[in-house]
Amino acid sequence: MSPAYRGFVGHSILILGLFLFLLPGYAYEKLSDESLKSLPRASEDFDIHTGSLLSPILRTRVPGTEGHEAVLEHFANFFRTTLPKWNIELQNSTSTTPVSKGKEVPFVNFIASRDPPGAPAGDVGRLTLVAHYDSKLTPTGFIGAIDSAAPCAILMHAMRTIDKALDEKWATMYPHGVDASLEEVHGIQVIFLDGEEAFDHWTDTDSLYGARSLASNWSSEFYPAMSAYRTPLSSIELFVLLDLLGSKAPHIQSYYQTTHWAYQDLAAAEKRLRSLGQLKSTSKESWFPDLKKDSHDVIPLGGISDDHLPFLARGVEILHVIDFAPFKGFPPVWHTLDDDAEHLDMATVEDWGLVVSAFAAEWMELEGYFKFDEPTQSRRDEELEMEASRLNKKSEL
Ligand code: 1BN
Ligand code: ZN
Repeated sequence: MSPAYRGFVGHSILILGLFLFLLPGYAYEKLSDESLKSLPRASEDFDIHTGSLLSPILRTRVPGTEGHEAVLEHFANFFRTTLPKWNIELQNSTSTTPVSKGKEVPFVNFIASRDPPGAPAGDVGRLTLVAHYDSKLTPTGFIGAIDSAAPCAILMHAMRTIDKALDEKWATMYPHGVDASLEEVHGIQVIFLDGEEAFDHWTDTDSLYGARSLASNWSSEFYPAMSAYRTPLSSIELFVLLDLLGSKAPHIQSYYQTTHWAYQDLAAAEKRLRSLGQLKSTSKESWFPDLKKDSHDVIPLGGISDDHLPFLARGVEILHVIDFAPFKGFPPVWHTLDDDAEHLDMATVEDWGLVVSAFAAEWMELEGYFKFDEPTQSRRDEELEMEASRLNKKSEL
């Protein structure tokens, strides 16, 4: 090989390497097996009767009612007491509905965010994790355990899991505060959206009340000139919407080519946690059937109507994590009175807590910043039980 040709090849490899490094999905470090194994399970906090995270959401919470207000208060209390470094914001709007007889119904979106210390809000790109917290007006008494009480609790648990690691990381990285002019700055936010459900039947105007208001607001609110981002909407790095999670053996498809890499990261987290024996649920098939697909084979069918639509329409990158299988549809309890606490598959709900924690931790590049206590005896017993049940299953095959 002539020196000139060798130089050309070397140069090309360097450029290709740089290109791959800059591609989304190549940007962050995986959690080690040790970190994955030490992620806490929500366990009793997801108890459907007494659990501090989930049980207060397992009630009717139709916009404008007492149950709705109580659930909003539960979110505020959780962040105020357990995650006091998070900034809480409420975004209010009102709208008439087909059943409100001309009266305005209040909708309140709950937003909790955490940015590195001292970072100007307009300079922070945020991983944005979303679920809706309102429940459907009909059938009367509808609880919406998978729709979406469990997804809300899963997000609360995941944020509690990574909170201390964020402290550690930011104290190490930014001992004198952030200089946003020198580097990209990443934060995280959770949005509990209101008014997702239709009051009568699903139309463009009778659905997504909270999401439509927030997306519109955030696209017309401007950060100061010279900020890294123009609007709160453009500061969303990825909008991850959880919906209809908590049934056994979920089937999560990949809907968008441009975020297929993020889908694969979430799927990889589930696969690794399962092979490390950390998941309690048993399911013959992968939760993520499109894991091995190439992004070009993700067919842009337009996806499923949900809270992401007003954001998608404004160019936000979306990962829609919803349990839906072709030919089978949504879980059988969907929009029925059976979507209640008793029909949740608790092993699956807890496992989602781990999978979402791992995904968020990897996104925020928290490897090396987890300092968990030694596993408790009950955690060790639980792991032994899971190992025994896995061995049993293997010998049955
Ligand atoms: C999801 C959970 N959705 C409502 N609750 C959105 C939806 C409504 C999806 C109608 C398909 C049809
Ligand atoms: Zn619903």
